[in-house]
Amino acid sequence: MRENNPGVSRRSLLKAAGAVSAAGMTALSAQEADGFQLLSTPEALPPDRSIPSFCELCFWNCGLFAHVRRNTILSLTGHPQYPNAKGKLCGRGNAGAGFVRDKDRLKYPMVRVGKRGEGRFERIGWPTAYKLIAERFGNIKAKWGAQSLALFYHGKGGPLLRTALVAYGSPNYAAPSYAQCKAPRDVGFKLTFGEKLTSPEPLDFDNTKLMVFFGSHLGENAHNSQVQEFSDALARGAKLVVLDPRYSTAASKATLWLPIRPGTDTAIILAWLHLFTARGTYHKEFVENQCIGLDELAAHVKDFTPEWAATHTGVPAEMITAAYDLMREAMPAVLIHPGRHVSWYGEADTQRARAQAILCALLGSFWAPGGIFRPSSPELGDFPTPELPDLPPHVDEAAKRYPFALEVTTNGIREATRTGKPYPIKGWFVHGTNLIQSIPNVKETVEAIGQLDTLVVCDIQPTEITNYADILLPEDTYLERYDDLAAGPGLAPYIGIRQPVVKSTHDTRPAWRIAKELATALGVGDFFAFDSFDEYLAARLAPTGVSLEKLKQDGIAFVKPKFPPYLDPAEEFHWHTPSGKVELFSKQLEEKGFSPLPLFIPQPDPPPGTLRLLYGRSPLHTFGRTQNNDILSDLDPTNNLWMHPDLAKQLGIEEGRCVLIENADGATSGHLQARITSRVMPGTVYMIHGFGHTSKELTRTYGMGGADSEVIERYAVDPISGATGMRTEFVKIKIAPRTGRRMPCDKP
Ligand SMILES: Nc1nc2c(c(=O)[nH]1)N[C@H]1C(S)=C(S)[C@@H](COP(=O)(O)OP(=O)(O)OC[C@H]3O[C@@H](n4cnc5c(=O)[nH]c(N)nc54)[C@H](O)[C@@H]3O)O[C@H]1N2
Ligand SMILES: Nc1nc2c(c(=O)[nH]1)N[C@H]1C(S)=C(S)[C@@H](COP(=O)(O)OP(=O)(O)OC[C@H]3O[C@@H](n4cnc5c(=O)[nH]c(N)nc54)[C@H](O)[C@@H]3O)O[C@H]1N2
Ligand code: SF4
Ligand SMILES: [Mo]
Repeated sequence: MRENNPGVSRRSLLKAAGAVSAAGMTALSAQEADGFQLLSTPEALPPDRSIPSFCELCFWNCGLFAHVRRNTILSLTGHPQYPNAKGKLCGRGNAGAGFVRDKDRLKYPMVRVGKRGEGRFERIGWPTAYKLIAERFGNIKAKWGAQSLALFYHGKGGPLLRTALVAYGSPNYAAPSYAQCKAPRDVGFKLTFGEKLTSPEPLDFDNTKLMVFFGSHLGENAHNSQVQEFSDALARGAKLVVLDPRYSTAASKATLWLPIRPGTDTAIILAWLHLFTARGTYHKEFVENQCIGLDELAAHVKDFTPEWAATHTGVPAEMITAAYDLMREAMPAVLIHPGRHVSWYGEADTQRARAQAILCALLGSFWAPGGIFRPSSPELGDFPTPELPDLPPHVDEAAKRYPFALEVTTNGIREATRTGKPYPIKGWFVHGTNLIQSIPNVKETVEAIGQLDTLVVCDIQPTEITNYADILLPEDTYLERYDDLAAGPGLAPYIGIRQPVVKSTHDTRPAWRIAKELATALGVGDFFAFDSFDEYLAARLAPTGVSLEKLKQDGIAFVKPKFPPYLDPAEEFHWHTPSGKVELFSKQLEEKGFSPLPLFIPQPDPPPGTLRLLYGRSPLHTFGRTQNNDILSDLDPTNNLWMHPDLAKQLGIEEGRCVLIENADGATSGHLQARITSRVMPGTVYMIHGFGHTSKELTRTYGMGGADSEVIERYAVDPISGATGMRTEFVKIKIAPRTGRRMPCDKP
């Protein structure tokens, strides 16, 4: 038992006591009493222990304390020392216990008995599961070579599974958090500064005078500490410019909201670059000492005036200039948030990220107070393994595509699986990613799955992708397992530990154990030569001097930063680019046949009668992984289709009407409730991603809402980073027919 219980302060205990006695003053209805049933069980007693760990409901991985009695989680609270939590959890993080008690969760390993996609399985034991996978993967390796196996992963358990795959001889591992998310940003910043932005983004909210957001709908996008720092900065009086075609929560706080036509941000950035270079108002010290290519840039943006940008973006020239004035006054303490999910339009996305990076350079805000700081990461040791085998080229390399990609692309592996080119892929291992909802064009994903000899899926709940599995492995939830250590980058770099706070009551296992046991079955067990996971963790900690015992008690340990967070702009500094300088002009891009200076690539207007489909986040959900959670589904059960009042009037749709969207190829979404609001532009519709589950086994969320992924089929691939742009789909709104499915908007 821990001595002090940080979750339950004296004050909150007093408050809770007050609540109980207040409830006792009036008689409860039967239904209310049912709701309070917990109070009559032993679990209503105070927790007997509080255990630190970190959250897995999104990659922000906030530190937490679990307050537990016996084997029941009573509550989760934010870890006060974690920089990404600051003592708080977001709505999703608070609801974590819902995953542990979920009756729908995967409870034991299974093998498919029905057709792929049908979701009919039979229980098997773990030894049988490993034996089956080893046989099938062994056959694929013998017939096609180990490179014909691929791993899709997202989350903390992935890297150890990757070790198993690489040890077995395959270079094909990919996560949607690259090509369906931040790839263009990684590549655009790397090309310019020789560094990509870390996660969390190293944004200096504490010292900023002006924040500039591109999309970045913070507040709806609920990255815990970033939302806290953002609101603190506003409270302190920092100014805010938001570019968004929708009046987002962040836009509602802005000093200046630029209601931009979708896909035209780069035109505005080019106009700003024009003003800074034409007027000579850029940060002279940073640009003269650190950058190359200013003259070429100035010539390139010569004609990109605010008036020119206004014609493309729909934002008046005066507003564009006003935003420039705000930046000029606040520089270098200008915080550019380039967005995180930035795979919107294909090549235009890396061009936009390049323009944003160049803007940071002209503002002198890179590694400057109030802009983007220089993060430090802790350096963990590697668990000793035999030498890794030489790997053949991965699919994108073999196909000679995406010359600047920093990771293998999920879409590249899918393409190889579908077409057999540049070489066939015959086995997939999918861990913690629902490929049906996360890679655009479901038909291509299903077609690829049809070409597989074997599909293994490891998940915690029965989602769309698990229904296609041949062999299904249930993982412990994040509150029941150890995982690899967190190595948090930032101003105060830290090491965090995930550890079990309760025991799984099902036949589930953690990813590290699955990786080790599967590797053993595949004949590469010597890459996992530890007897207990403690041994593995201790080896990782060895170079840091942090004790595992102490880390288990405290949850977190800080290490000394490697660099100061800011660079003196006059300092002689070698950047990790070919020239050693910040490259406003990119010779690398030019050599591969791309524009060395950022281009504005206009997007087509929606054909008459159609609307551009835009999507984003709900603060109470993470992608498609939280809709079946009992607490979150109560709070936010379904999604809406946001549409402009003029459009609704023209189509005769009233608020709350049950509608669906259809793309030009006839693909339709599930039912969405109409939300009529002038917060979206005419010509666009907006929805939350992650709803519209078609897996009947997710009993709480099945049939609730619609999925953007069901209609996003015409995606645009960025030839520079390999990302799939997904805001390229045009849709029509239809009044929904009545169906047997459970629809909250289907009023009788
Ligand atoms: N609650 C919650 N928070 C999350 C997540 C989650 O699932 N749930 N996911 C996390 C992850 S992995 C990511 S990558 C991020 C994603 O979150 P962001 O990086 O913020 O993603 P965006 O696509 O920039 O944000 C959507 C916003 O972009 C606006 N938008 C649409 N088109 C354009 C355009 O052409 N230009 C501009 N300037 N804006 C446009 C939309 O109107 C919407 O307000 O969120 C993270 N945070
Ligand atoms: N149409 C469309 N596509 C998108 C996006 C969008 O907004 N719209 N967003 C994009 C972005 S920014 C990103 S980062 C990606 C995210 O893409 P994904 O990571 O694929 O996100 P999810 O759809 O939440 O899939 C997570 C899967 O992991 C499972 N899971 C949850 N916890 C665990 C666990 O502890 N262990 C295991 N083994 N499994 C677990 C869930 O049940 C679910 O099946 O999607 C991208 N794709
Ligand atoms: S932001 Fe929320 S969901 Fe993400 S890790 Fe933190 S508490 Fe968990
Ligand atoms: Mo993402």
